[in-house]
Parts: sequence; structure tokens; C-alpha cells
Amino acid sequence: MKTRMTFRHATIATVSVSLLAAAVSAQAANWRGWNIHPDGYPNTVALEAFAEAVADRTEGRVSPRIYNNAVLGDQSDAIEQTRNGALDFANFNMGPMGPIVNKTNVFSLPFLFTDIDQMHTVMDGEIGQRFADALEEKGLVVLSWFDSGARSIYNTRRPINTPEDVQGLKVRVMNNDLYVEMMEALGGNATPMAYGEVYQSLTTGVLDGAENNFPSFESSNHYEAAEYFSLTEHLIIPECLCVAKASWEKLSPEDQEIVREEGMAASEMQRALWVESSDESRQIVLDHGVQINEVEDKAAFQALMEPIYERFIANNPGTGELIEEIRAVE
Ligand code: GTR
Repeated sequence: MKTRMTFRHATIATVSVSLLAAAVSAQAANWRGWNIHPDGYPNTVALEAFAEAVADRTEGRVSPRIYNNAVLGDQSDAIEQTRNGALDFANFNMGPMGPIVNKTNVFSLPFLFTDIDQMHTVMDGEIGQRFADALEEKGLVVLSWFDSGARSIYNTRRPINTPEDVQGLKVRVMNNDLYVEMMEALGGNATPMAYGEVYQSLTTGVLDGAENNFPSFESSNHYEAAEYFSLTEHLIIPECLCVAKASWEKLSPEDQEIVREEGMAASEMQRALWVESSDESRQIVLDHGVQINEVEDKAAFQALMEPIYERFIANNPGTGELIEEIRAVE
């Protein structure tokens, strides 16, 4: 009798342990994260640190895994997939976000921010919160904002010092009509294209150029094809670390808190790494023979953007005030 009781207890204990294990693994969220960049890129390093810290601190209840090099799809697709919960988290640039979350289009207006520090002050403050709210309404919970430096034009033909130098160049832009307007206002032929296709298009002459920051220019190997990098610094675009709202809502408040804290920590890490990485990338491309030139008369480029601002403000009521608010931030 005694033995049977013990046996039964042992069986019940085993069953309960395995039921418990099943319940835990059923609850464990195996998050898939989208990342456009390769190994070693500042964003990648920060996303990996985020994934590790979240898995650790939630004891595996949230187990994020990051997929690099846009293997899960190009950026516009990935934004949709994250919005509908097919992907769980991602680092997105606000450029391709514009056509999907209209409010974020304002970041694609050239020369909007004075400099990168001002962009961070805006995004970390009350204005940034308004954008986070707009993104959340469209299914993306913003954990933090990343840096992506300033974008400049590079090409295979010549240094760009004045808008006339852009005349006739076939330049790749990200998927957003505002960049087509921008490039056309400068006299170039804008070609919207996924990031992953640019390298080949530059080497085969389908494109003459593109525009980006130093870490992307270098890590994508575009510098092997494009010899001239001109510091037009026409766009400073924030990026988010976002979680799919559907995935977010499945978390306990305690786990949400952990994910949020680690999202903030990831942004701090990314911004610090960004500065180092920009200098390193600049040096790598210089050593390879890329010619980098300052653009003395940026005002000439800015002046050509005025009609774009006018159209944008006319088509998007309320944005005139928003632009003024952003510009007033110091
Ligand atoms: C990078 C950015 C990517 C992507 C890329 C591009 O600077 O971090 O998210 O937008 O530019 O040009 O497509």
C-alpha cells in the first residue's frame, strides 16, 4: 500500500512537472526580429545585446532571435509583417515607414533637423512620443529611437559640390515618393529600390549613385563601386526599435517593463557605437581611395527643397506647425 502511494505520488509529480514545462514552453514567446544590416554593424550589435538581455531577464519567457541582412524580406515588407504580427520586432528607418505611417513622412523632408543631436532631443522628448503614439496606432510599439547619422550622396561619376553636379545622375532612393521629389528637384533621376539590390546596380551601371551614411556606405560595399562621396547631409532620419503590437500585448506587465528597459539600453548602446562606427567606416572608405568632399554651399540644395515643403504642408494639414515645433527644439 505504502509503496503504491509513493508510486502514485511520484507519477503525479512527474506528470505535473511535465505539464508545467509544457505550459511554460507554450507561453514562451520565440520572437523573430528583422534587421537589414550585417554582423558587426552598430544596430546589429545592439539588437543582439537586446535579444540576449531580454531572454536572460525574462528567464526565457521572451526569447528574441534577430535575423540579419534583411533575409526576412525588404524593409517595406518587413514593416507590414511586423504590423500584422508575422514578425515580432525590428529596427526600422522612418524613411520607408512614411508611406505606411503617414505622420512619419515629416522625417523625410530634407534638411529638417539642424543636426543629429537635435534629432535625438526631438525624438527623446514629447514630440518623439507623439510619433511613438502614431506608430502604435498602426500596430508598432516603439521601445526607443536609434541613430542613423546623416545621409549624403555618393556616385561613380564625379564629386558633387552644387546641385548642377547631380544633373542627370541615376540615383537610388529609398521607397518614399518624397525622395523622388527631392532627387528630381536636384536634377537627378530618382530610382526607388530595395537596399539589397543597390550594390549590383552600382557595379553594373544601372545606377550612378545612391545616398546613405558612412556605416551603410561601407558595410554594403557600395564604396567599392562609387568613388565619390559628397557630404550633402541632406537627410537625418530617426530609426525605431519596434515590437509588433500583437506580440507586445501577449506579455505580462512585468515582461513589458523588462523589454522596454532593454529597448532603451539598446538605443544607448547603438548611439554610442554609431559614433565610433561612422569614424571607422569613413577611414575604411578613404583607405580604399574614395574621395570625400565637403559641400560648401548647402543653402543652394536647401533652396531647391522649398517647393517640396510647400506641397507637403499643403497636402498634410497641421504639418506646418509641426515642422516649426521641431525646428524650435534646440
Ligand atoms: C540605412 C538604414 C536602413 C535602410 C538603408 C537604405 O541607413 O539604416 O534601415 O533604410 O539605409 O538605404 O535602404
